[in-house]
Amino acid sequence: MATSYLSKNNSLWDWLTTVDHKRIGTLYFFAGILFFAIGGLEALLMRIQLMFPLNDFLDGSTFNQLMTMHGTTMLFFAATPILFGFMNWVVPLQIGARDVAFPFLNSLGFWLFLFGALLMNTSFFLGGAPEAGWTSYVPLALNYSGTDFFVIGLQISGIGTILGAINFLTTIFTMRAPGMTLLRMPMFTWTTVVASALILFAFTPLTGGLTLIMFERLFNASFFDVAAGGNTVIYEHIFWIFGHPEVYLLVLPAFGIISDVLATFSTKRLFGYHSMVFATIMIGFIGFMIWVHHMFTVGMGPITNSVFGIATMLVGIPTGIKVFNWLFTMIGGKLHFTTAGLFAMSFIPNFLIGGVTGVMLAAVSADYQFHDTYFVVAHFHYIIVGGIVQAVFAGIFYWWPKMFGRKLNEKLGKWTFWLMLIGYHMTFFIQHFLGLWGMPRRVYTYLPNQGLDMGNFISSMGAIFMGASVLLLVINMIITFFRGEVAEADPWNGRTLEWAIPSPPPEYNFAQLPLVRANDPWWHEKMQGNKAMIPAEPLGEIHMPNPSILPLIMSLGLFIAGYGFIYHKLIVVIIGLAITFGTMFVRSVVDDLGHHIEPDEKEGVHSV
Ligand code: HEM
Ligand SMILES: [Cu+2]
Repeated sequence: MATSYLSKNNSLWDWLTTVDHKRIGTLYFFAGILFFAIGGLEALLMRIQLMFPLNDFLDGSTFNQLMTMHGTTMLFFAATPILFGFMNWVVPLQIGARDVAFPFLNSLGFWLFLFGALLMNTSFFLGGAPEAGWTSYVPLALNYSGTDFFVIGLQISGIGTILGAINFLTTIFTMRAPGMTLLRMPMFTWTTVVASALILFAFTPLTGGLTLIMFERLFNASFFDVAAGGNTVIYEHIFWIFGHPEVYLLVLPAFGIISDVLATFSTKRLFGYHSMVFATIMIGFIGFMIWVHHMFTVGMGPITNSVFGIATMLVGIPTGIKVFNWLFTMIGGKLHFTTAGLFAMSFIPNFLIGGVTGVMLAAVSADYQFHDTYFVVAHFHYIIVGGIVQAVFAGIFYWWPKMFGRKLNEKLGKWTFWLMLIGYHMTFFIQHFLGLWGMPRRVYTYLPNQGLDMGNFISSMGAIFMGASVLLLVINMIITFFRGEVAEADPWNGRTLEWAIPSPPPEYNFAQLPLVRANDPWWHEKMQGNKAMIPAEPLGEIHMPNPSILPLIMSLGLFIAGYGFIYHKLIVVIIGLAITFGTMFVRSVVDDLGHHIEPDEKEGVHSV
């Protein structure tokens, strides 16, 4: 038997030095879940404060810190890494590759993300967290020491995210198995391509914007000082040129998960595959041309606003294509109502609600009323919680057996599903109305008897349901590790290549690279009566990368230098940067050629 990637080398050191895409995927995944829990806790505290009018559970500043850290954590440190975890895990398997193109870089990306996130979260204990919102608008943000942690934490983790994107793009364009043409790639892989491209083009302006704030805070620059000829609206543009693509780079992989999961549980190939690929690319493209819809009320005039309002509505077209294709995938299929399937199905109406309110917000004159009210909060939470979190949960239940060789408990899973479904509709649906009734967003309290009491109470109760749902999921994961039902290689009667190899896969994934002969290649072989993929190469030596501790040390150096910048201690900056550049030097001059795994002819597999 081939041994799984998990069966050996499980010391802490092995995990700190790993360059295996599956292990790095697992690290991303659990780090993301941890931050998801932290961000969720922050949300619960806010909802307790807002449960009653004039509540004094939290003071205004604490509320603002929790609000800022909630948004930032959920987007950058929870949703992104969990999706990166899936991308790391699934993309190489789906394209029939043994690893990603740059395993060392992959590890570096993870540690940079983690140290950046840790740095920002230490701000709670070091004089207060950032409190100017996840957008960190200037000049407001310049008043808080927490902003230093915000900009430096995001810079460090942002480098990691960019490295990850470069790695995925290179992997997908250069490492596909023979026969895996671009238009045979599964949708999750396609959405990874487009999301990675969005990261490359969107994180660059973010880096620029954060650098401006950094210079203001650390070196007293005057980019935003109107008296000195500065301009604050410039920052809003820079932020949203990043910020709008940011929300799409999260939702596209969610679309990918939904497409793969729906096809599997409809026992049917994805309807309109080619139009799905096209729509994904179109959404990515249009996503860069609509940032001004976040700034309609800034006062840019009717022509600018109209152009961007119409451009925003255009996104509805490719998005509509996707929704219809999902529905047509299900129609006439043999549906399986597994937990993953249920999450995928409920994604469609939820996302639709978020899309419809999005188009409402894009109507400029109406947006003057909606802007900065709870209506906007309801809009993006329908997309993010009703959409992205649903997709992530679908992905967890779908791929867990592949990742760990055991199935999550379906009964507990259904409970998670229903609690979540009730929870987010209760929390967020009423927020549309709270917004229309005049409740501004980002306030820490409100007056009694203004028609807002009941709505806020309902919303807070809903949040408790969601908390219970997530708690059940975590319990499910823990139970599964000890007593979960053992999963076979292909527990869901899958269609794509990850289901053609053992669960969990061996270290090198494919003993022989598979020959891909059709879309849904594994389904195709099953329909031909084959029990395995046809190999595209003879059994031979497999070249594997060596583990390395250097990525962790490089990231640690930046983490240390970060504190040096924040506390204006030049010596700490120098030590930190010396560590980083020193390890980069070591990496450059010491040869690391990897190792080989020899084939075991008798078994027909590689013994490791
Ligand atoms: C049909 C697609 C969509 C349309 C037409 C749309 C439209 C809009 C508009 C016009 C606003 C600005 C509202 C205002 O501040 O007055 C907005 C805000 C927002 N949208 Fe969407 N949206 C769409 C999809 C999405 C998706 C897919 C996501 C997330 C994955 C998302 C997340 C957000 C967020 C986070 C904000 C608030 C940002 C902030 O001010 O903090 N939207 N949307
Ligand atoms: Cu937007």
